[in-house]
Amino acid sequence: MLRRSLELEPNRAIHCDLIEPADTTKTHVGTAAPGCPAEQSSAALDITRTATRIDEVVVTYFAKPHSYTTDDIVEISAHGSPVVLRHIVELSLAQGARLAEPGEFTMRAFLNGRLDLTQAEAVRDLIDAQTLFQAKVAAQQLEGALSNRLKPIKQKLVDLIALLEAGIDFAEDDVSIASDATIRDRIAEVESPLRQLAATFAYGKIVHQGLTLAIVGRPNVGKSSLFNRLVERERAIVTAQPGTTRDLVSETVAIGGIPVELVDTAGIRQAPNDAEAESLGIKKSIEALADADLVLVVIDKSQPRNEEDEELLRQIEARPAIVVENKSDLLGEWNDSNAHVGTAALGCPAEHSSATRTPPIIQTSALTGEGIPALRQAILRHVAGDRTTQQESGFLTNVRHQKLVNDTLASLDDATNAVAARVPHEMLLLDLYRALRPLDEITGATTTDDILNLIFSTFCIGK
Ligand SMILES: Nc1nc2c(ncn2[C@@H]2O[C@H](COP(=O)(O)OP(=O)(O)OP(=O)(O)O)[C@@H](O)[C@H]2O)c(=O)[nH]1
Ligand SMILES: [Mg+2]
Repeated sequence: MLRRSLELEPNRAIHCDLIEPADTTKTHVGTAAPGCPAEQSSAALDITRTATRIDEVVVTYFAKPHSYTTDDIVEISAHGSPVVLRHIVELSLAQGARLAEPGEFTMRAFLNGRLDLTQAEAVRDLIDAQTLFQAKVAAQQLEGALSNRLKPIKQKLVDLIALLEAGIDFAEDDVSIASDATIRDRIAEVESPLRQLAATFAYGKIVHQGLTLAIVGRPNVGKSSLFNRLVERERAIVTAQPGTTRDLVSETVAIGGIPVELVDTAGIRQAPNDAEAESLGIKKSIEALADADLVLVVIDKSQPRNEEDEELLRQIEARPAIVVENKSDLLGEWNDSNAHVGTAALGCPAEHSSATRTPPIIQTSALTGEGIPALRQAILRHVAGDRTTQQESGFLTNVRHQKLVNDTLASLDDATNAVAARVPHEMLLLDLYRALRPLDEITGATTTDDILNLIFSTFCIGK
């Protein structure tokens, strides 16, 4: 029960006491005569004055339409004790309230037209954000960054549809029929920025989902030591005994604002016959290697490379990877006769190019920490990807949006082919409407009225 000294007023917050109403009935029964409302209410007033306070809360009344959902909303903010919060919910339910379904407030905001679909999805991304950068990207989307980028593109498509519709419906009104070249150009004007947007998904997906980085190599090369360096604590066990790590050990860290799940794995080798746990661990290492978005192949720089190293280097060919030559502090013991250039051990960090996929090579000492900042930089370079995309606002982060943009592009391709095949404009329009619908599913529907209005306003028909 809330005890308030002020009346609730629209768009104002007031302090209230949350009081325990448990003894209300006891006092009621004892002091108030049944059927005597005046006495009852004065008794109730006494109780509210004397009742025990559980918490001091703030009650805010958001009068419609100035609320999240645009409905009338009253918010009760308590001090955050889960017990008290549950109590408030239980009291509200007892008074006839019901629990909101998951996402119901945002759904109401969407249904009431306060948010479009991309913004509603951005709310979910904002809540799920694990890093500030992810939150920033979600907030940009909540401000309508993606819709703002899509709307002019979609408008061009709607304009083209209106142009063709006018040519068909009002041919007798002297509306000129667009030439094939004009139509082709105008399709290209829609297609080109849409392709650029589709290309942002490679980076947007990483921003949204983060990525997995597997640390692999043969036993004892220092994988767990590097893993601990990267997570900045002694998370994995390190010993001088080869075969120490038996299971996958993972930890998520933020690199360049992107959550990166680092996975330390068992050293890959031909395990002794009686080492069942190690064999199972190695199987998991190979799976982690296959699943990872980025692989760190660790090599012991103080040892000659052997066939196991070479096999791993072969496996990461044509995959995003970084070769880490660890134990660089022991390089004094390393001589040229140990040098063996493997298939992937070409190039240097400066020569790294994602086009050729030659993995960068970083020398580190997990023991002294030397080279660890360079390793972080190399990981960051991979994570940050295409800088231009990173600077753009309104990129695709969501699989649903990516699929819809690709559907539109496919229909625009069909439309271009239809123009080349000189099919009647009625048929061409079918492709263009098919291209429009997926965009509608991102930014909200285009109605027949939208198109008709455009025809009438732009082409001065039916004056
Ligand atoms: N000198 C030197 N020793 C290192 C370095 N990195 C790791 N070590 C040592 O190498 C040994 C093995 O290190 P780990 O990190 O357990 O190696 P690992 O690759 O995880 O080994 P497994 O789990 O057995 O596959 C330990 O004694 C470490 O202290 C390094 O950069 N320099
Ligand atoms: Mg280990």
